[in-house]
Amino acid sequence: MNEIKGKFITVEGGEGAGKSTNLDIIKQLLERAGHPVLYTREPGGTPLGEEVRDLLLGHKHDGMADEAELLLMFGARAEHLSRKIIPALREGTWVLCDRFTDATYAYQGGGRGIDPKRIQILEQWVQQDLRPDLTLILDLPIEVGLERAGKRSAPDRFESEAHNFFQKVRETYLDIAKNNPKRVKVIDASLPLTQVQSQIKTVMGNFLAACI
Ligand code: T5A
Repeated sequence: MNEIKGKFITVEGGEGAGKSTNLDIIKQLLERAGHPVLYTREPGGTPLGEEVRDLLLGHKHDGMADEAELLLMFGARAEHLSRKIIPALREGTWVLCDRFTDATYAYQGGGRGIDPKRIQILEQWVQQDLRPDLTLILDLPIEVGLERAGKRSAPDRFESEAHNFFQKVRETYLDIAKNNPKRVKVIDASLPLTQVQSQIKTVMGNFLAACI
């Protein structure tokens, strides 16, 4: 995509992996390196996207069709890209996004079983050539993540899924990492927070050094 000056960084992982907890430190590392940072999230990030997030995560539409879920994710993403992400990247701001299209491959592709080729078509249509420059996947055993998330709040629509769903989500994330070793870095998120953050600092340090 033309005229992109900033870098696009995404953070992914299963439920309760520690994304929200660690986004702050990533933002600080980028800012200390002199880069203006826009922090945002998916689904969400815009007024329309946040309303779609409520529809997707709430229990009002339990049992919604898998295809409806997929299209709502990309509907919110199209708005997010057009109103927030692309304008920021064009002006040289670095965008740090809590989940993006890898989550669609993991949850709607892996978890729901939608053919990834369909997701690819939507990805190309909505994003054109825009892809993250760096993705951190916070990986941990499903039980640990769900227990952490459960301590924090009542389960949302996704967190209420069965173990097998999360197993497929995790496997898909690890496949994405295997197939995109340059872009995607896996962090062992099962470790104590200080050790998780030390892995994150190493990955960010290497990325920043490569950007000079
Ligand atoms: N989704 C999203 C799709 O299906 N398709 C898509 O395309 C997209 C974009 C979004 C949901 O939407 C789905 C996936 C998701 O189900 P979300 O809120 O973004 O929901 O995702 P969640 O995983 O639900 O986010 P959580 O807030 O539950 O998890 P986080 O942010 O990964 O975890 P965090 O930081 O809140 O930590 C959870 C708890 O663990 C503790 C924290 O203090 C906190 O209490 N913790 C640790 N404890 C011990 N050791 C550590 N190392 C710890 N790190 C954190």
